[in-house]
Amino acid sequence: MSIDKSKKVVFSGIQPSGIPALGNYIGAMMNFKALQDEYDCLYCVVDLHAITVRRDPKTYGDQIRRLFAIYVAAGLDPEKNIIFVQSHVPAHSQLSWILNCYTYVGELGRMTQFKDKSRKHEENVNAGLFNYPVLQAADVLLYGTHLVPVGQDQKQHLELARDIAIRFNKVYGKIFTVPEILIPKVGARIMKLQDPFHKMDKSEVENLNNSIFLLDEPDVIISKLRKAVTDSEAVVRYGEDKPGVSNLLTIYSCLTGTSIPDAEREFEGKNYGFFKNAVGEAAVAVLEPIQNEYKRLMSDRGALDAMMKPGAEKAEGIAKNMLKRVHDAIGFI
Ligand code: ATP
Ligand code: LTN
Repeated sequence: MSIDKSKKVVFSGIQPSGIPALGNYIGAMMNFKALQDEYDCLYCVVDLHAITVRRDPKTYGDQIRRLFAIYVAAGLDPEKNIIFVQSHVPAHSQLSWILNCYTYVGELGRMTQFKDKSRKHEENVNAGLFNYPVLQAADVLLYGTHLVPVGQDQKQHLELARDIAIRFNKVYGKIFTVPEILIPKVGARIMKLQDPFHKMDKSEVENLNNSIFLLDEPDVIISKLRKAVTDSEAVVRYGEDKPGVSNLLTIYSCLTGTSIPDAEREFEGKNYGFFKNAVGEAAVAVLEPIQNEYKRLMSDRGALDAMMKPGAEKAEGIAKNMLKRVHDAIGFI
């Protein structure tokens, strides 16, 4: 697929920092899939982003492969979309350096993800963690992206990407498309099952019962959902005063395509045990087929690696053009 000028361009990425969690699936991947028929989509395994945390060189390659396989297993068609690995396209690093020179230290210091992650990894607050949003801006701006589907936590990074694009264009003319941020109305922030005041993460280490990972066995999925914290009201109702139940209702609604009011009606008079089982069954119904396809893809690493090539080539072709335009605009010879 090449970029068809009549269609809008979509770009998004996920870090290969672990097995994606249900939050990543609902907040991001489900929407990737929904956009693939209408738009020209690029979906990236952002392996450069994920090295802000130390990775074991022996296992990192397979972690990257796993996320690529999960993209495909979750229904992203490699024929329809450009699915690729970020480090396979050097233009991401190249544009990132340039954009660093159009980004202010004050802007980066305000990023809440930087503040949170530097607290979490006190022993390794590296410059990559600080400059992370600039690489993200490069990812998006290289492809003339119109729309970026992400979860709520990425809004601030993408607002910065927009500011960088506008700033650059002011100096050099209309080089970059200023991207719109596409955040789902429901499911943009799935919370931890044991602590519904914080977002669910794929790099959860403290309590594995907080996250459902897409490759969790069905009985593990059911058991994690059974253990999810609720409250003492025993009424399945959405509300700010009911963070645990509201989170489960959101998960159920997104996975089954039922609206939240319809789901509330469905569970009227039912106890939490019944409700949690139903959420577990809904999760298994969605994840089991993905897991089966994932296993099939991972059983042939050679074929999987071969699948990565066309995406990288197509992305490279587009990215190189944009990088050339940027170089020319700046006056490089
Ligand atoms: P890490 O734990 O390594 O920081 P993460 O789980 O936050 O990773 P990312 O790779 O940073 O995942 O995010 C990939 C996509 O998933 C982004 O669009 C992000 O907004 C979305 N996302 C992440 N967590 C959630 C969540 N809990 N609810 C909804 N969307 C989420
Ligand atoms: N920073 C994002 C992942 C990411 C991304 C992107 C998302 C990297 N590059 C470009 C959208 C567009 C995150 O979720 N942590």
